[in-house]
Formats: sequence, structure tokens, C-alpha cells
Amino acid sequence: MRKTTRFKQLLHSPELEFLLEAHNGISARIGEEAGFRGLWASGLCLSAQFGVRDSNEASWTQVLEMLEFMADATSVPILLDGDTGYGNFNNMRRLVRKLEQRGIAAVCIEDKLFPKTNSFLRGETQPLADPEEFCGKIRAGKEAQRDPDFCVVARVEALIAGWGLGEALRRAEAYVEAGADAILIHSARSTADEVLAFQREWDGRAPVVIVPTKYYATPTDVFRDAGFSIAIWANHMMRASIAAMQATAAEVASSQNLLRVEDRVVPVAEVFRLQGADELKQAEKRYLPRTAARTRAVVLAASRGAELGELTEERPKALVRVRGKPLLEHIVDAYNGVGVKDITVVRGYRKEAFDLVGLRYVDNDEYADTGELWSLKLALDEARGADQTLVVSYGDVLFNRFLVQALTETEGDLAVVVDSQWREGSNHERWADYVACTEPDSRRAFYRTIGLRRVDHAVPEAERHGEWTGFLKVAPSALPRVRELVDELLADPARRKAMVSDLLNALVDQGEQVQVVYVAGHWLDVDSLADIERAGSFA
Ligand code: SPV
Ligand code: MG
Repeated sequence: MRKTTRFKQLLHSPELEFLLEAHNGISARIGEEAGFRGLWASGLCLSAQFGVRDSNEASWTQVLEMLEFMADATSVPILLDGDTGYGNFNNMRRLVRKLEQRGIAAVCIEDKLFPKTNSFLRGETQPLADPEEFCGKIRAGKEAQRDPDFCVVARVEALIAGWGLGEALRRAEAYVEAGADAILIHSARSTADEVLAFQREWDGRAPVVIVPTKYYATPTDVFRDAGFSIAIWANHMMRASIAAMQATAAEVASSQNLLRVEDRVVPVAEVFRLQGADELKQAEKRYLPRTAARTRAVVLAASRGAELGELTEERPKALVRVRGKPLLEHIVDAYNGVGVKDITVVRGYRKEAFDLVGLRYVDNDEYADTGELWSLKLALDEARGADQTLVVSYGDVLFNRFLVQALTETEGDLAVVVDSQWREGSNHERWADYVACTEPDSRRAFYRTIGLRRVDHAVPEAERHGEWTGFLKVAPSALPRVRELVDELLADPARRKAMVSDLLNALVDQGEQVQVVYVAGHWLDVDSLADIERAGSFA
């Protein structure tokens, strides 16, 4: 249902309805969340939030801009306090058109002179508009509207300005005659007597709206019994926030510390919620390409690397220096180079030696009795709740950025990088994770989806299609499955030393598709002193 229609229904509902004041997007949203079925865009409060007076100091287009944010932030109708219509009948016509365009359901105009003054500031001295001129303005507004349910509420200021009930009734009568959808009868008295007297005499000729700011002590049932259409709580969101801001500002100023205010302010998470941060997160998943920014790297670096002898006495292999900086720093640079800055390092041996900042560290204190898969599990536990793509690699593997890029750009939810040129370059006899795939690397393979069949040092030479580089990609959709399987594997005490390759084989055995991205070189596994020398030129 259109907001205009909903507002019209509020006006004509047999119940007493309520509008809450709002003055910007967030206050409007809070009002709607509290259950209000409509909002009052108060002129006083819109001015106040700009830090100016309620004397048309903010231009009407500045008001309009704010209204657009308010309408966008909510689904309930908004009644604009349109002051005097910001000019004559002609300004009123344009105002109505613009309000309709911005999704505002209705406007209230008051029979005073531009620039107006707030009714509670020397109200008795304020001149009223000529009723005939004001009727022309109402007619112009009503004839300008395109949506048949857009409403114009005519506000009678006769009681504020010290005229009697008779003048108020005469004006109200004329305004309804001119086409007003409702009358707002305003009073600055501390009791409701005036508006109640008006309501009795008026006798339901059109819906009547009230603003009990000054007669706030009147029980709401009195308004209900009198048959008013809508009561407007006209400025309480603004006044509440001023009180809160003053208290907070004073506290922070005097204590020069945030400790005492922290519990009195909402957490930033609440700000994000009100802004709809969740929706954006969902939308990003649907519309953004899988960028590196949504990738988290997990670097497994818990083991010592005893094969490097005394080089790894003081520090783990990942911190052995190559070309003046630790291996890990080269790895971090490579990840950063493709935009991956969220990096989790699982450390174990000599964990205190890790001093690179800006990384997340996860400790595998049982590194001596556990394997890589244990480390991976710890990293997965740490990443619980995250919805990024994980790229897993090793703390002793140097690589070109291209490798990470190729991996993150593949379609597959699970993917590994396989070096199809494993025979060349490196030491033939060394320990390696050989890979059997659904198809060898070839020009044709480039256009096909290649799957992993097995990764194992024991893959017979005739079946080897390459060597696994240690790179594994896990997309968010595959994470639950991977977690489940890791937990299952590690539940068996005999498998505490399981490796990531065991996970890959288990995935394949269970029918999961693990996609293979072939590369030719572009990486280096540092397993020996000779590798360290090679690493120097690789880096
Ligand atoms: C407003 O909220 O701006 C109003 C109501 O117009 S009053 O301040 O009572 O005039
Ligand atoms: Mg006002």
C-alpha cells in the first residue's frame, strides 16, 4: 500500500493514532522500529538538528533533502510540518509536487506568515495569515497533487495567537471547505481545555490532529474519548537526544576518558544495525566479484623445520631470513600484493619469535604432537563467523602473486594449485605431495574444469600430473563441509598428525569436487639449505 494511502487511513481510523517526531534518517528508523505507524517531520526539530532556528532559516530544499533520507530509511508514512508552505500558493504547489516525488505522504501548513516563528515563542504576538489567502494555498496544494491520497493538513493557529474559539472554528471551517483533509488545532496551554472545547464544537466535520507538547500531563484516554484522529508527539526524539548528548559531552570533557560513557552509549554494532549493514553484506555476496579483499589467508607455520638444522634452533622455518627478511614477510608481501591483508598465521614452535605486526596469530601449542591439519582446524575455529574465502598455504612456501590470483578467481568452491612442471628445477628425490588429476595439464586443460583425484607422496610416477603447492582455496559455501570433515578426521586420536593432504583425499573420497588450477612453477618450497639459496633468487 502506498504511504499516502496509509496516512489517509490513519487520519480516518476510528482509533486514536500517534505520530512520533523524527528529524533525520536514523531517528525516523528508530521511530518506526518502536512501532509508530507514522512520523512527524517536525520543523522545530529539523531546524534544531541543523543547528538553526525554527524561523525558516533552513531552506525548504534543505528540509526536502533530509526528508528523502527519512523516507528512504522507513516504510511508514511521514507527515511534513511544512510551516507556511515556504511562500505563497505557488511555492505550495511546487512543494507538494516535490514531496510526492520524495515519498512523503502528507504536508501540514499553518496559517501564519513567512518566515514563521515557532508557536511557543511569543505565540500571542504572531500575526495570522489572511484566511482567504490561506484557503487559496490549500486549494493550490490539493490541485497540484498527483496522488489522490496525498493529504494536506491545515493547522489553525488562532488559539496560539490569542484569538478565541470562534475564530479558530471559522478558519477551520473555511480550510476544510478549501479542500484540507484534516485540521491541526494547536494550543500552548498546559491543559487540554482549548483543544477539547474546539473538538466539541467542531463535531467531527473533518479529522482533528493535536500536538500535546504543552498539555502533556493530560491522560491519553481523554484524547481518545474526545475522538481526536491523531496525537503528535512532536519533538521528543530531538529533546531526548539533546539530553543524552549533553550528558555525554560533559562527562567526556571532564573525565578526558571514555570509560564512564561507554555503558551509556549504544555499541557501534547497534549503529551498524540501524544503518542496515547486514543488508549490504548480503548484497555484496550477490553482486561483487570475489575480490581479494574478501579473502583471508591462513599460513600454517607451526613446525620447526628441523631439516634446516641450527638455522631453526632459535626460530621456526617461517622466520628464517631470506634476502634480509623472514620468509613469512615475503609471504605477507605477496598476499598484500594481491590485496589480501587479512592474514592468520598458525604458530607453534618458538611462537614468541613471531614479531610481524598486523597479522592474526593462532597458537598451536601442541605443535610437537600434532600435524598441519590440527593447525588448520585451529585457524578454522578462529575464523568462525567470518564469511570470507580462505586461502591456505604454508609458512615455508614462497610464491608469485599470480598463484593466489589464479586460485581466488577459479569458480570452484574448493580448489588447489598444482605445479605441472614439478620435474624441472627442484630436486627430484625430495619429498613431495604428488597429485593425480582427472586430466593432465595441457592447452586443452585450460578450458576445462580439472578435478583432483589424489594427493600423496606415494602416487606412482606414471599417474603423477604434478605437485601440490600447498595452496588450497575454500569458499564460504564449502566451509561448513570442510569444518565437519576436519573435525571428523581429528576425532580419531591416531590422526593427530594428519596433514592437509589427508583432508583433500577425504574430500575427494566423499565425492566433493576439488578443482585443480595448474601452474608451471612460480613457487618454491623451502625444505633444505639449498632451497634457502634458491629462495634468495626467487624472492
Ligand atoms: C513542530 O514540531 O515544529 C511544530 C509543533 O510545528 S510546535 O513546535 O509545537 O509548533
Ligand atoms: Mg513547526
